[in-house]
Amino acid sequence: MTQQERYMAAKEKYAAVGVDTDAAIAALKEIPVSLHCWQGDDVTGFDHDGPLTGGIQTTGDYPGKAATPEQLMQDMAKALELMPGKKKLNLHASYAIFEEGEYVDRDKIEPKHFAKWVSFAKERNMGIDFNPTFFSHDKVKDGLTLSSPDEETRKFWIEHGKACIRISEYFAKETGVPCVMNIWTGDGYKDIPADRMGPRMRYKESIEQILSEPFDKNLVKPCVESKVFGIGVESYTAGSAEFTLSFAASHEGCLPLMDNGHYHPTEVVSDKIPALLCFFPEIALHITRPVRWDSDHVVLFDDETKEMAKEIVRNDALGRVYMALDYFDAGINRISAWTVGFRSWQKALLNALCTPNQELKKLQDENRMTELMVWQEEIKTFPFGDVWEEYCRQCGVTADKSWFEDIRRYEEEVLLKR
Ligand code: RNT
Ligand code: ZN
Repeated sequence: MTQQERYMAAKEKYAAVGVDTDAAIAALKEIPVSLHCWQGDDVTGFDHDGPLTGGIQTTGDYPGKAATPEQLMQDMAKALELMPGKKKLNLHASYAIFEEGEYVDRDKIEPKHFAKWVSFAKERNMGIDFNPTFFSHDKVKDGLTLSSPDEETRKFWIEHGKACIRISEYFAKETGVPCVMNIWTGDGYKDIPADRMGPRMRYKESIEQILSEPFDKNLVKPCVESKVFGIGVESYTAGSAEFTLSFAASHEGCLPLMDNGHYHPTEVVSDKIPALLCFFPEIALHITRPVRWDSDHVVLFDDETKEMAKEIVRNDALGRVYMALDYFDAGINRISAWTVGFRSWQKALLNALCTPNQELKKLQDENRMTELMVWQEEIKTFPFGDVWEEYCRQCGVTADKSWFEDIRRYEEEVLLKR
């Protein structure tokens, strides 16, 4: 059978259960997913020489890591060629690009320091998302930034946040696509604190000051990301789940951002998505793969990833959920890490779009739970691979793993020569 014949057979099989695969493919092409620049250089950035801090860590020393803006862009461009679907670029403030000999501290960065990234994004028709960088910097005092008891420290980081709002608005104006600006800090304590509320009150006031910077709410979408713990901050984080959720709920225009590596291991973000959608007009996600902890492994087409995508699709929330990938593996080829993760999330979305959601909901509402189980199991062996292949064909990328040949060659010709 040819690829087209296989697709036609699959299409018929799905149609019999009420799924229009052509419509699913068409819908997926319009959904932007944000690709994080930081997988390309192990979250190093260009504005400092020190180590990665803030309770996060990359492990591994695979050769060929990007060390300059040009290399990072070249690598990302390579990865983008191998992924189907609509992409957005996700940047951190630490990826500012300075002129030869220039250095500007984070409280003073300006749109012009990101002009090269804007050209990169515009050439590829991508919007841009942004993140102030509250880590890997000597003004992180005793592990704290926005929640620090030291006023000078807080002031510096508030100014950084405000500068990032201005840069986010610039991104939105330049690309014509709203910019999601995510606030995450690793602020917290390794051991049992004596004051849990004080840091949170300071954190709250600091974020409020950042958001007092004037901006167009249609162009900039500020978010607050929670986290249960980090390396070296095991006992307490100021930006806990309850803190960020309550902050977003009580500050109009601020979105909650859930990273699925940031919860206790038996909690699942797939269940949290529909809970938040009951209350928030828009929410944001960091999609990752936690292995026993917030290990930021490459996203795979696994059960929980599928379930998260299903919750977005079946609740008709594709237009309400900003999706971004967030992981960093330094132990494997970084371009392949980008590609596998992005393709996996695309698969999860397509799989969700090819699920007979209405039929399944009906079985649940009629309390036909036995049939629901039978149906959900049946769907698992439907010819999804043939629909994926057709989607990739229409997007002009290879569906099977032969794209890796491209990366292997690139590794030999470019990465290993660095
Ligand atoms: C850290 C958070 C945060 C970072 C990025 C680099 O645990 O997930 O989102 O991964 O900002
Ligand atoms: Zn994250």
